[in-house]
Amino acid sequence: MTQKPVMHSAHWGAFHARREGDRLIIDPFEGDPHPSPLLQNFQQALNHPARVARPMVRRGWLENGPGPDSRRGVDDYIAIDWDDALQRVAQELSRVGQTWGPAGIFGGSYGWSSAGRFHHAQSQVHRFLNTTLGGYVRSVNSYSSGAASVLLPHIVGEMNEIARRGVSWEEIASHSDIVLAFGGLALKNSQVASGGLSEHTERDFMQQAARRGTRFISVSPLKSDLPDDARGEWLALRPGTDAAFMLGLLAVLIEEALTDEAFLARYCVGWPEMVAYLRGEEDGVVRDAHWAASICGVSHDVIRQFARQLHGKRVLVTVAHALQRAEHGEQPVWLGLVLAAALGQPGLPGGGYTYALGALGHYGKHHNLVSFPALPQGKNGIDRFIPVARIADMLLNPGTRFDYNGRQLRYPHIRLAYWAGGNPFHHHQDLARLRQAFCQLDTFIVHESAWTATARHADIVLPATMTLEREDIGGAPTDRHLIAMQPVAAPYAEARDDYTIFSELARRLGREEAFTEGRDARGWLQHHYHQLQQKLAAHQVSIPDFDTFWQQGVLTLPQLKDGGRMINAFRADPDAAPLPTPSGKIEIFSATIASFNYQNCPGHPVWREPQQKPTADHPFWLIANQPATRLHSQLDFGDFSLSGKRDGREVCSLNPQDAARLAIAESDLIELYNDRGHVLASARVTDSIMAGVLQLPTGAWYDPVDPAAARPLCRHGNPNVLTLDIGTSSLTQGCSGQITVVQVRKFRGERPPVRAFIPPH
Ligand SMILES: Nc1nc2c(c(=O)[nH]1)N[C@H]1C(S)=C(S)[C@@H](COP(=O)(O)OP(=O)(O)OC[C@H]3O[C@@H](n4cnc5c(=O)[nH]c(N)nc54)[C@H](O)[C@@H]3O)O[C@H]1N2
Ligand SMILES: Nc1nc2c(c(=O)[nH]1)N[C@H]1C(S)=C(S)[C@@H](COP(=O)(O)OP(=O)(O)OC[C@H]3O[C@@H](n4cnc5c(=O)[nH]c(N)nc54)[C@H](O)[C@@H]3O)O[C@H]1N2
Ligand SMILES: [Mo]
Repeated sequence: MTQKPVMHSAHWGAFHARREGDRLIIDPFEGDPHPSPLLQNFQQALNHPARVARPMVRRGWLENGPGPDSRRGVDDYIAIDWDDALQRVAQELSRVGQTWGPAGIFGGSYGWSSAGRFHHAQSQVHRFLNTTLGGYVRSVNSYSSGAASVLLPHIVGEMNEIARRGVSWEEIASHSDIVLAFGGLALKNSQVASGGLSEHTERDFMQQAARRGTRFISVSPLKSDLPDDARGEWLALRPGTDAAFMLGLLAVLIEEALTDEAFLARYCVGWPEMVAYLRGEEDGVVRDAHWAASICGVSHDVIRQFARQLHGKRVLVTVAHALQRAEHGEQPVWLGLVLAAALGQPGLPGGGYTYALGALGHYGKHHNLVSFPALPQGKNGIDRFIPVARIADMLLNPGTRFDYNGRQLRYPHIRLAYWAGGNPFHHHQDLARLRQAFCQLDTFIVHESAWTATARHADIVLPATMTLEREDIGGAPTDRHLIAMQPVAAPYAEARDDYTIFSELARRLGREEAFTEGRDARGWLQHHYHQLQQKLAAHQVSIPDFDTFWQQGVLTLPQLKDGGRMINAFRADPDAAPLPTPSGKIEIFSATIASFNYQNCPGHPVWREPQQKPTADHPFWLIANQPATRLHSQLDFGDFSLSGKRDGREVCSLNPQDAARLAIAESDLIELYNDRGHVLASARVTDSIMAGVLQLPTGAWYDPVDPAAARPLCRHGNPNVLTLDIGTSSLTQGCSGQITVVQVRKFRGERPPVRAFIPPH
């Protein structure tokens, strides 16, 4: 049977969808100049065997009741009916709520969920816990930018201002002489944006800029981080050493009198401290091009030439999220800003510093005049939180103190964790340790549409609908199109929307009205749309009524154009428009950060040796970056994701020199390992990666041969088996999962078949 196409949207693009028999036909939104191939991941998704069909309970929990249990991840599951499942969840929430209060419940529920703004699962969990149980222990910051989002407000301003509003692609195309991108500008990354991305425009902007003469320079261990469209240059640098490289550049600029001293004096504080550090006046270590060369694996001549070419040009410096998702990740973020300041660039059109350009489709785009309303979260009655990536530390060490942004906090004792819309067994580091952490809980409840590793560690799994099975509104503050997301299929098996599940639970907890405010899902969509209408009316903009919008499928919203940026106003008059920092200026030295006395993040940017670095046992850097073929772990069983695998396994890139030395050939099955575990992958031998570095993207569903092993073997290729679970620094406690060190060899044993997409017993 053929259906009429409906409009829909994902984090990776808007599209029309229709069913043709069992197949889903996807046609990209006609306004999208370069639609994302990630759309293909939907084709077989609706009825995939990996979907969760019915409410399920873990046997050990069903038989023994709540409590710490080392069988999480190895146990089997028993199907129960919805009534029974909801009753058990409501009862357990009451028990924990009454015994321990909100401080016993972790509701951070980190994760990307789906693009629809109403059914955004994380917002649903938060509202549910606030309105029914009075709150929960929350998480702050993100896996994306844990270090930067805490650091940037101290030194220049709020992160979104520096990332999303830092510069526009139009400005780059017309003004930038050099775009210096640490971590590159891979198009694989800018094809996604949370809430939706109806127009993929980066490729055209890069081509346009390159035609006008912008030089794109990517500093990265991977050549592929800069698209051919940019016609740019690649400087290969050892992972994790950008801070040393940037210090080397600064030293050359100072030595050769190429710094903009007038800018530094008028717009910055702390340049003298920086100079003193570089000259070794603090500790006797002179940081110059020779010093930097010994750390980053490029010659001092290259560093010198590199610094000289930046002088006298309109230079835009950008630092990818990736660089700060590592030990001492604050330093390259801070030094990128200092470099731009030393060149006198901040506030000039197409120049200065912008954080994470190209990492997401939001950055470098224009903002909508008003934003689409979010689901109100209700009031959290307690103020207890963790920096998001400290989850395993929290579960393993209740009561222990930790540092964060000038404060000493204590980990709460969590009894119950509630997750919807995220996959911690995708996003977290050191998965064997994470399993230990989840084994401490009394109860772990998960809503999922598919049997991810997180679902396989839960006590109760409630089957959630996919976005394609419900109506919603898709939109992002940087996307001028608002999308009416219309359902293309009925819910799979017994799946229900998160909102319906929470409404039912709220009813059982006697809080239905507080949670729903008397609205069904359509009622909320109309309510939010109406609020948008009012916000726009305040700017004399009128939009059609809800029904018309719903029929049209797409609404074009008014946007703010370039100009009015914080940094431009600051440049024009720093006294009239100071930055929101303590000094009102760019803080090359931060007295606030210095006052925290953190050895691993002092008052000005520094180079600190990471505890992870290659050794004789683990001589390779491993880069565990974002996958090109999917968003994180979402729809890893989808057609496009599968097309990137070989023999069902992820592909790990390595340099021909390393491959030759280790007798590894193209498509060989290889084993990456370190003290935390082992991972199988298919070898890709390519000179687009520097020697001594391996690259294995994230997102392959964790598929351990023995989930309870101290050092598990993942047969599918999930790099988070190998990554180390430590915070970036005492200041920010961010995720440091981007890089780790490993050994690699050809796999000689019997090849275990991948079982990631086969549901548990
Ligand atoms: N080693 C390493 N690790 C990393 C990174 C790295 O660079 N290296 N990057 C990190 C970064 S930046 C991020 S943002 C995280 C991403 O980590 P996550 O955001 O946790 O990853 P996703 O795979 O997007 O997880 C979303 C989950 O929500 C489910 N879902 C989608 N829609 C719905 C819904 O409507 N209802 C419910 N109940 N569920 C739904 C999907 O099936 C999926 O399992 O990973 C981090 N982890
Ligand atoms: N296709 C796709 N796109 C995505 C995502 C996805 O899952 N899939 N996730 C989205 C999300 S949530 C986020 S937060 C962003 C993340 O944005 P990023 O964190 O910037 O993305 P990554 O791909 O992890 O890293 C970018 C590049 O940095 C380089 N790199 C790694 N370590 C170093 C280093 O030490 N020095 C230098 N100079 N370079 C280094 C790597 O070669 C890598 O390819 O991506 C977003 N875009
Ligand atoms: Mo992210």
